[in-house]
Amino acid sequence: MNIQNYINGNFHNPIQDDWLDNYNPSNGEVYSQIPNSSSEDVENAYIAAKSAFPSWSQTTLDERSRIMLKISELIEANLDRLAEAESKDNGKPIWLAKAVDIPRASSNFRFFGNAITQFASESHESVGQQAINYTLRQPIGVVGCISPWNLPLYLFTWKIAPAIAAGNCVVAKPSEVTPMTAFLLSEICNEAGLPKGVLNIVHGLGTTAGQAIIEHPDIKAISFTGGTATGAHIAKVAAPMFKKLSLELGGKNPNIIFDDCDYEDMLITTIRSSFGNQGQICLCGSRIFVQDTIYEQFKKDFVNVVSKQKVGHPSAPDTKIGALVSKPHLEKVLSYVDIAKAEGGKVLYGGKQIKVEGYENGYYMEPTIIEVQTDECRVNQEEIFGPVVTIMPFTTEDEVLQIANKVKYGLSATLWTNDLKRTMRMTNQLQAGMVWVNTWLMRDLRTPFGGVKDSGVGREGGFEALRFFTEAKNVCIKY
Ligand code: TXE
Repeated sequence: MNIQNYINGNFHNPIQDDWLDNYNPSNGEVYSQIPNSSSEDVENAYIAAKSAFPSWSQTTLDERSRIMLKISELIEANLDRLAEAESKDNGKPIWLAKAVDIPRASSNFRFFGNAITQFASESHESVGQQAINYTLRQPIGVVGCISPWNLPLYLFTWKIAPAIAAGNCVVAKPSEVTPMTAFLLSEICNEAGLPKGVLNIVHGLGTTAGQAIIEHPDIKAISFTGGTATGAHIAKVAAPMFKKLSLELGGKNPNIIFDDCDYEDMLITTIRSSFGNQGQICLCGSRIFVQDTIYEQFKKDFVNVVSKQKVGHPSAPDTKIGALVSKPHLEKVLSYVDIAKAEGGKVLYGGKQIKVEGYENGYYMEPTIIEVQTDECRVNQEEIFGPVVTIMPFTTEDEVLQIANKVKYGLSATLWTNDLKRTMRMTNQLQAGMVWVNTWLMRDLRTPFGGVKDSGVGREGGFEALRFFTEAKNVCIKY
């Protein structure tokens, strides 16, 4: 099936008729073609968005909400089809796409469709000056949303939903590695009656189609999730044009385990936070620090449970770990195993590519545990973004706090302890945008989502996202 661009409610081939291969990671085969769009396609998407804006920005909140809830319902009604498409495009187990990715895409539309009806702005009575200030929060106009391949529809809708809820029109580009569910979403948007031009989806490479979006002088805000290097590039391009930017970038998140934690709960959750979605989640706790009093026990138990995680075809219901997203990505992740060995790391489990019977050309890899001697080695500092974790013992709270913070990233952190005072001390001092205590990836869509340091700028989620996608205008009236 060929994927097409979605512009002004219609489906289009790329103007230059240039196409890219789309691979199925589970067997390494090309199974569809996607537009290799150029700046001309982006310009057409921009023109459609611009002409839809006056009407959409004046559409009542009730009506915007109604359409968004309809999109949400249709995503739910297409759960199986979307989950299968996501799995085929990305390599993740179908059950995971069915349990997490697609329901979450649906709830993104439901959440922001509802949230916009509750979004209010401030007013300030200037007491003693006979004046009142009120703040309007007006949509920006045409905004750009660029998303990655790890949670394709989930992260795509996480950006689009608040953008259109707030009254903007969107030029969006999903990752060229996983474009399929964004394409299927465009059909759903038409079915739900989303007016033409409110959402436009251009497919293609980051360096061409993506670049045309970030360079466009009249696309005034960019919401981006992806690699830190790309984020830095976008910031450089956008700065002279004073674009609003929300950048959700990489992470190298600590998972800190104290000996007073609920051990079983920690062990099971640590499997998920290490290898969930093949370790391709920016929130994965890829640096595991364990208190020395339980280190040997943990090592034994962790290796034991990890050895039982089945790597297999995404359609098999007992598959825990599917295929990595692409061949170059698999090669990158595997290269870190060699780097680890060269640095003196010890591979406690895994480390190798796997051939799954019948799917020998798929991009499978063993879940991998590397014991490191020092937190300063590359495998402990750089984002690997695959099923690879490092483990290392620590003795004191101060020591682990220091090493947890000694990376350039600051997205999330996980802490396992039942000591309340320690929890308070640690959560206050961990350099991260999000900290989970005795859990991982428990999400409430109202909460701020984002990172510090090289993990990004800005926050998404709840009203933070609606604030990002609006401009505040203060009006002062003297009476
Ligand atoms: O991401 P890119 P890549 C990390 C992870 C991974 C690394 C590289 O470590 O190994 O980044 O992954 C678009 N202008 N994360 O190369 O390139 C691109 O087309 C505009 C963490 O796949 O950042 C895609 O739509 N857009 C992460 C999106 O950016 C550009 C998730 C992300 O791709 C562009 C993914 C440009 N010049 C990777 N260049 C997370 N934080 O969850 C690329 N793009």
